Amino acid sequence: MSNRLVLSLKYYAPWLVLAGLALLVAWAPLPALAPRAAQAAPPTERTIRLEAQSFEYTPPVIHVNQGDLVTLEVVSTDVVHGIYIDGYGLETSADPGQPARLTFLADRAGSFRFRCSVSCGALHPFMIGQLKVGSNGLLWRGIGLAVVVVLAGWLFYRQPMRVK
Ligand SMILES: [Cu+2]
Repeated sequence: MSNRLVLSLKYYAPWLVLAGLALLVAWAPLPALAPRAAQAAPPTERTIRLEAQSFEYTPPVIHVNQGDLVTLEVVSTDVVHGIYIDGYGLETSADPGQPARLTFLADRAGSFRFRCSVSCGALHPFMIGQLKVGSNGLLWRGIGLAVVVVLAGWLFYRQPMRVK
Protein backbone atom coordinates (compact mmCIF):
# COMPACT_ATOMS: atom_id res chain seq x y z
CA MET A 1 0.00 0.00 0.00
CA SER A 2 2.58 2.56 1.08
CA ASN A 3 4.87 1.17 -1.57
CA ARG A 4 2.34 2.04 -4.23
CA LEU A 5 1.95 5.50 -2.78
CA VAL A 6 5.69 6.10 -2.98
CA LEU A 7 5.70 4.78 -6.49
CA SER A 8 2.89 7.07 -7.63
CA LEU A 9 4.55 10.02 -5.91
CA LYS A 10 7.70 9.20 -7.78
CA TYR A 11 5.67 9.09 -10.94
CA TYR A 12 3.82 12.35 -10.44
CA ALA A 13 6.46 14.52 -8.79
CA PRO A 14 8.36 15.34 -12.01
CA TRP A 15 5.07 16.23 -13.71
CA LEU A 16 4.14 18.55 -10.86
CA VAL A 17 7.54 20.20 -11.08
CA LEU A 18 7.10 20.64 -14.83
CA ALA A 19 3.63 22.11 -14.40
CA GLY A 20 5.01 24.54 -11.85
CA LEU A 21 7.79 25.47 -14.22
CA ALA A 22 5.33 26.08 -17.05
CA LEU A 23 3.24 28.38 -14.83
CA LEU A 24 6.37 30.22 -13.76
CA VAL A 25 7.48 30.76 -17.35
CA ALA A 26 4.03 31.90 -18.41
CA TRP A 27 3.21 34.22 -15.52
CA ALA A 28 6.33 35.30 -13.66
CA PRO A 29 7.10 38.99 -14.01
CA LEU A 30 9.69 39.26 -16.71
CA PRO A 31 12.44 41.22 -14.94
CA ALA A 32 12.68 38.44 -12.34
CA LEU A 33 12.60 35.72 -14.95
CA ALA A 34 15.06 36.91 -17.56
CA PRO A 35 16.72 40.20 -16.75
CA ARG A 36 19.84 39.32 -18.68
CA ALA A 37 17.96 38.05 -21.71
CA ALA A 38 15.98 41.28 -21.87
CA GLN A 39 19.20 43.25 -21.93
CA ALA A 40 20.65 40.98 -24.59
CA ALA A 41 18.12 42.18 -27.17
CA PRO A 42 18.46 45.94 -27.25
CA PRO A 43 16.26 47.97 -29.60
CA THR A 44 17.88 48.24 -33.00
CA GLU A 45 17.67 50.59 -35.91
CA ARG A 46 16.56 48.82 -39.02
CA THR A 47 15.80 49.74 -42.58
CA ILE A 48 13.39 47.56 -44.49
CA ARG A 49 12.80 47.76 -48.20
CA LEU A 50 9.15 47.31 -49.04
CA GLU A 51 8.31 46.87 -52.69
CA ALA A 52 4.87 47.91 -53.82
CA GLN A 53 3.36 46.81 -57.08
CA SER A 54 -0.18 46.18 -58.26
CA PHE A 55 -1.54 44.68 -56.08
CA GLU A 56 0.85 43.42 -53.46
CA TYR A 57 3.65 44.26 -51.12
CA THR A 58 6.94 42.42 -51.00
CA PRO A 59 7.55 41.21 -48.36
CA PRO A 60 3.89 40.84 -47.36
CA VAL A 61 4.78 40.49 -43.69
CA ILE A 62 7.31 42.63 -41.86
CA HIS A 63 8.73 41.48 -38.53
CA VAL A 64 10.34 43.89 -36.11
CA ASN A 65 10.88 43.96 -32.36
CA GLN A 66 9.20 46.31 -29.97
CA GLY A 67 11.38 49.36 -29.44
CA ASP A 68 13.06 49.15 -32.83
CA LEU A 69 13.52 52.33 -34.80
CA VAL A 70 12.15 51.25 -38.14
CA THR A 71 12.65 52.91 -41.50
CA LEU A 72 10.44 51.61 -44.27
CA GLU A 73 11.76 52.31 -47.70
CA VAL A 74 8.71 52.10 -49.92
CA VAL A 75 9.59 51.42 -53.53
CA SER A 76 6.91 51.47 -56.20
CA THR A 77 7.75 49.43 -59.24
CA ASP A 78 4.80 50.30 -61.50
CA VAL A 79 2.33 53.02 -60.58
CA VAL A 80 1.91 55.32 -57.57
CA HIS A 81 1.25 53.32 -54.42
CA GLY A 82 0.88 54.31 -50.84
CA ILE A 83 0.93 52.76 -47.44
CA TYR A 84 -1.18 53.33 -44.38
CA ILE A 85 -0.30 51.45 -41.19
CA ASP A 86 -3.27 50.65 -38.96
CA GLY A 87 -2.71 51.24 -35.27
CA TYR A 88 0.26 53.47 -35.89
CA GLY A 89 -1.66 55.87 -38.12
CA LEU A 90 1.30 56.38 -40.46
CA GLU A 91 0.92 57.17 -44.12
CA THR A 92 3.08 57.89 -47.11
CA SER A 93 3.05 57.36 -50.85
CA ALA A 94 5.72 56.65 -53.42
CA ASP A 95 5.94 57.52 -57.09
CA PRO A 96 7.52 54.90 -59.31
CA GLY A 97 11.28 55.31 -59.19
CA GLN A 98 11.08 57.62 -56.21
CA PRO A 99 11.30 55.67 -52.97
CA ALA A 100 9.57 57.16 -49.96
CA ARG A 101 10.88 56.75 -46.44
CA LEU A 102 8.81 56.29 -43.36
CA THR A 103 10.64 56.26 -40.03
CA PHE A 104 8.92 55.40 -36.79
CA LEU A 105 9.49 53.90 -33.38
CA ALA A 106 7.82 50.49 -33.13
CA ASP A 107 6.64 51.12 -29.58
CA ARG A 108 3.38 49.17 -29.79
CA ALA A 109 3.56 45.39 -29.86
CA GLY A 110 1.09 43.42 -31.90
CA SER A 111 -0.02 42.69 -35.42
CA PHE A 112 -0.95 45.66 -37.58
CA ARG A 113 -2.35 45.68 -41.06
CA PHE A 114 -1.05 48.11 -43.62
CA ARG A 115 -2.74 48.85 -46.89
CA CYS A 116 -2.34 50.89 -49.99
CA SER A 117 -3.48 54.47 -49.49
CA VAL A 118 -3.50 55.49 -53.14
CA SER A 119 -6.23 54.19 -55.39
CA CYS A 120 -4.15 52.18 -57.81
CA GLY A 121 -6.54 49.92 -59.70
CA ALA A 122 -9.20 47.26 -59.56
CA LEU A 123 -7.69 45.24 -56.73
CA HIS A 124 -6.50 48.24 -54.72
CA PRO A 125 -8.71 47.36 -51.71
CA PHE A 126 -6.94 44.02 -51.46
CA MET A 127 -3.45 45.43 -51.44
CA ILE A 128 -2.59 44.72 -47.85
CA GLY A 129 0.32 43.59 -45.75
CA GLN A 130 1.13 43.04 -42.13
CA LEU A 131 3.49 44.62 -39.66
CA LYS A 132 4.31 42.33 -36.75
CA VAL A 133 5.86 44.00 -33.76
CA GLY A 134 6.97 41.26 -31.41
CA SER A 135 7.38 42.08 -27.76
CA ASN A 136 10.64 40.74 -26.40
CA GLY A 137 8.82 39.42 -23.36
CA LEU A 138 6.61 37.18 -25.43
CA LEU A 139 9.62 35.89 -27.32
CA TRP A 140 11.40 34.76 -24.15
CA ARG A 141 8.25 33.26 -22.69
CA GLY A 142 7.80 31.35 -25.93
CA ILE A 143 11.33 29.98 -25.74
CA GLY A 144 10.80 29.04 -22.09
CA LEU A 145 7.54 27.23 -22.87
CA ALA A 146 9.21 25.38 -25.74
CA VAL A 147 11.86 24.13 -23.31
CA VAL A 148 9.15 22.96 -20.90
CA VAL A 149 7.35 21.14 -23.72
CA VAL A 150 10.56 19.37 -24.72
CA LEU A 151 11.12 18.36 -21.09
CA ALA A 152 7.56 17.06 -20.90
CA GLY A 153 8.09 15.03 -24.05
CA TRP A 154 11.25 13.54 -22.61
CA LEU A 155 9.47 12.70 -19.37
CA PHE A 156 6.57 11.14 -21.20
CA TYR A 157 8.99 8.97 -23.13
CA ARG A 158 10.82 7.82 -20.02
CA GLN A 159 8.09 7.34 -17.40
CA PRO A 160 6.22 4.29 -18.74
CA MET A 161 9.42 2.27 -18.42
CA ARG A 162 9.93 3.26 -14.80
CA VAL A 163 6.49 2.38 -13.50
CA LYS A 164 5.93 -1.31 -13.97
CU1 LIG B 1 -1.72 50.46 -54.60
